[in-house]
Amino acid sequence: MTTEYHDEVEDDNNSFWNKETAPVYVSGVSMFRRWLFPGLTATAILLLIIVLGATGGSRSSWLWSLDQKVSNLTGSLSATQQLAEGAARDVHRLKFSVESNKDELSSVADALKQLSVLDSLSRTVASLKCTIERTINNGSLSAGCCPLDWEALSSSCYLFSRTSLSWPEARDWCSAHGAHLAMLTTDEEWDFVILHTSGTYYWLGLTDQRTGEWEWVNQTPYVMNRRRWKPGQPDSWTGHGVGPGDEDCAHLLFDGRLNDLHCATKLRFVCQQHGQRG
Ligand SMILES: [Ca+2]
Repeated sequence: MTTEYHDEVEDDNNSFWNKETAPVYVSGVSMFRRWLFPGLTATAILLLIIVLGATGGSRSSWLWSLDQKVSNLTGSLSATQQLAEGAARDVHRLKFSVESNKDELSSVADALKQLSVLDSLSRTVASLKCTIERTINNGSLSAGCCPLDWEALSSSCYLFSRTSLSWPEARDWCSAHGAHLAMLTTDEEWDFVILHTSGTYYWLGLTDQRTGEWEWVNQTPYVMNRRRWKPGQPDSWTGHGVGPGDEDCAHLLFDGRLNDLHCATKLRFVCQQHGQRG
């Protein structure tokens, strides 16, 4: 019996429960050290989650803003593309229209050329008619009716010569053709003559050779108008080397202003012929 009891005791000592170590009592400092690391780790993880959450929110906001900008840009590009396509269609239609009317435009151009030729022929016929009328009327001209190569303004006819003569020679040539060197008294006459003489020197019927005072070729007094003269003119220059005397005859410069020049100088000239009024 004793053995069995011993065996039983011995069996009890070998059992699982009997092998469990006795509970160990730890102090407060040990408990603190034991939970310190896990606690710090958990806190760090929590902070990391918070930071990532905040950063993620900011990043989401930035991404949303970027998405909006891309969306707006895409819309603008689409609108621009539509405008470009519309413009291309307009250009295509315009090109088609021009090509369709090309023949008609050519016809219009040809017609204008023919009209120009007809106008030239008409002017020639009118001049010939004037010449005939002048012959019939013993040399008198009808109003607005000018000889061939003469230009009409109001009741006068003007010839812009292609040859060059001295002022006295030009005066005599005009006189021989029933005219006189041009005497311009109105702005309309000045503008008309300047328009036809631009770029070339032309004698006018203006001189101070006879009395030293400027007068028209028919001895009508000339009222000085400095606006018509080049600044510094008339200067009665004597260093020209053309001949004796100074500059006593007036001519138009390239720009239509007046200058006095030695009368022996050969220039183109403007004749003026008066037609019958009425
Ligand atoms: Ca001069």
